[in-house]
Amino acid sequence: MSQRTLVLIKPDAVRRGLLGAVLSRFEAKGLSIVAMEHRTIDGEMADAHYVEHVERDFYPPLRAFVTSGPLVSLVLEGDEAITVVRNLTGATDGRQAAPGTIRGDYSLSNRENLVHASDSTESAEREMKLWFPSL
Ligand code: 3AN
Repeated sequence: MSQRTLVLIKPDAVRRGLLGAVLSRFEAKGLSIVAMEHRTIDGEMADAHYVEHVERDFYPPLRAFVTSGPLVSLVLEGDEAITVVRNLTGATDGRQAAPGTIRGDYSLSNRENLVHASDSTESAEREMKLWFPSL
């Protein structure tokens, strides 16, 4: 079943020059890029995106991080895209993520973990509306 999912290539990836490396994983897998934007978000947008986490202890530094520089937001499409992209992304903590995943290969952190990917059809719908309201 073809699905769409929302992905963020976070400021650490852009800063480290890993944008191309991360994008190429998704392209090589066969996913289509439906929308893509390079932008720096403010705290309000961060709060809207991470609405489930705003009360958590780890949120203030996460908010500072995700607003710290440009990121790339994109919508990817393909068969079972939500699960496929989560599997390519790997576990939240880059130190635990399996080798071969994006986080497993490039991240040593549970905050600066390079990518965000929608975790369900409901969050994909919500996040796509937030990031690409005209889509
Ligand atoms: P995922 O991005 O793997 O779905 P979530 O939704 O549990 O992970 O967490 C959202 C984001 O919050 C993560 N991508 C990570 O940047 C940050 N995060 C999650 N847990 C922690 C933590 N214990 N300490 C610092 N940052 C965290």
